[in-house]
Amino acid sequence: MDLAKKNILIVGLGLSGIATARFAKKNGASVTVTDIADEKELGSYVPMAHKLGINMELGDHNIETFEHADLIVISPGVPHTILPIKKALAKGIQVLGEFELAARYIREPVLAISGTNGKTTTTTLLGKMLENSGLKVFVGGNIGNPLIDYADKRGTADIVVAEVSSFQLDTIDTFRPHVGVLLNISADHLDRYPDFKAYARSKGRLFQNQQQSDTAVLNGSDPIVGSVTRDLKARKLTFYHQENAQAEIREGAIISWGNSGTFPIITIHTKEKTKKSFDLSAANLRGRHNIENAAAASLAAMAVGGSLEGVQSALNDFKGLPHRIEYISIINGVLFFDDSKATNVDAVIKALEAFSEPIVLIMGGRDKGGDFHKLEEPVRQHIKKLIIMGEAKDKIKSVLEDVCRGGAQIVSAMEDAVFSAYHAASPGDIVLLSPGCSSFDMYSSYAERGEDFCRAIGQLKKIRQKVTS
Ligand code: UMA
Repeated sequence: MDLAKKNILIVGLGLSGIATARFAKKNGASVTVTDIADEKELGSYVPMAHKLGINMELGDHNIETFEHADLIVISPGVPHTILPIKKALAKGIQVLGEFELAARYIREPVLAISGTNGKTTTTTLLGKMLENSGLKVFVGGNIGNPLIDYADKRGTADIVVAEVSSFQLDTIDTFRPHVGVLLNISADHLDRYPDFKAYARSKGRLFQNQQQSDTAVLNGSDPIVGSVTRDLKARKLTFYHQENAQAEIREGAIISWGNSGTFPIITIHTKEKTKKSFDLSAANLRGRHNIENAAAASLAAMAVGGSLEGVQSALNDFKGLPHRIEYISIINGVLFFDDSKATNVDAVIKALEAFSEPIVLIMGGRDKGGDFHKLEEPVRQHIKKLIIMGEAKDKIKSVLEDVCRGGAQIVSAMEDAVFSAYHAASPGDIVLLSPGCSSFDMYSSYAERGEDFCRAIGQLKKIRQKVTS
């Protein structure tokens, strides 16, 4: 694809937009970037764009600019259904997502990981498994390292491991991953999609261009994954928990428990009827969903020639990722865990399943259209008290207050949430931040929310130390 002298419009001036602008400029295009946010809201991206010498149209989208572009490249956070894009498409103007544009320049095999939850953990683990197997790996995509950055450095890695979101899949056209991994599908982003079916369909797009020589790694225990991957051309490698495994698994992985149930084992079954096992006794992977992530990464790594030692050593060394059921501290026997990345209802359910101790749960934020009724049973079973904050507080309270044995309490700030949770907990209990909502009502990201949680725990620790000294 030749960008030289083309008039390219980039929509969205964030991480993807600035990286795309840099790439297009370097390739000789005339570049304009537009964003509905104004200069003040866009912060440091504006001076970066100035430095690149690109035109900017900020504060609104001008339909005329869309209609006069040779090519429009949209950032993942920009819905492809907005009016200016529809108008441009009607005029026959080519519209691509940043991910699709990048993929058109990459010749190395791409391993793409999608799913509602667990993408970043699996992408990180898979990258490490391949690195430990002696390969040069680029890890990028939705994980926060735009794929277009690799298009600029193409040829420097043997293989690309890319996290792909449904937003990025919405705007692919020719993208064909050598290995596509689909971890799970549950309700998320229903503030952007018309319904759950549309969201699930978007995930299925991961496999649409694959051929017989490609591989699909699939969660065999997830019926929605099954329903969107029925007619694939690619070879299917499926992972199951032992209790759900089909009597005769042809190719794939089975998760079982070793040493009287103390640690998980992933056994990979090959077409040649050989078996290779990895044990997770040293891995820091809390919860059933994280073991599935490890099985998916192991299958994908072995499918592209990863070594037994490389895969096992990456599993042994994995310490988990920040803001994903991350252990933070212990105060007077109460353990604090940060799961700020749990921005949908299913992620909260998975976090609750990862503990056997009583939990005081801090939830809330901006509602993404999730069904909080799905939390009724897990809350009844696991939750001692519910602390709720953010825009969705009244909705969550009305659904879950009566099913929680200790009731629900609304607070207005993280510090109040942490202090109230601590007072409701007893030694041996867990205080868990697992919001089930996005952070954008109070924070710029889930990471900032998680850091605020940790800061409030630090405050609580200081006060407790003063009291006890
Ligand atoms: N904007 C417009 N017009 C619109 C809508 C938005 O101009 O109609 C503008 C916004 O004002 C904003 C810009 O678009 O300034 C932001 O674009 P963006 O949301 O695509 O943000 P980026 O910084 O480019 O980050 C994106 C991904 N963000 C989203 O998908 C929302 C990042 O994933 C990704 O890491 C990055 O590209 C690099 O590839 C984040 C994410 O939250 C982590 N992903 C979602 C998730 O994981 O659930 C999908």
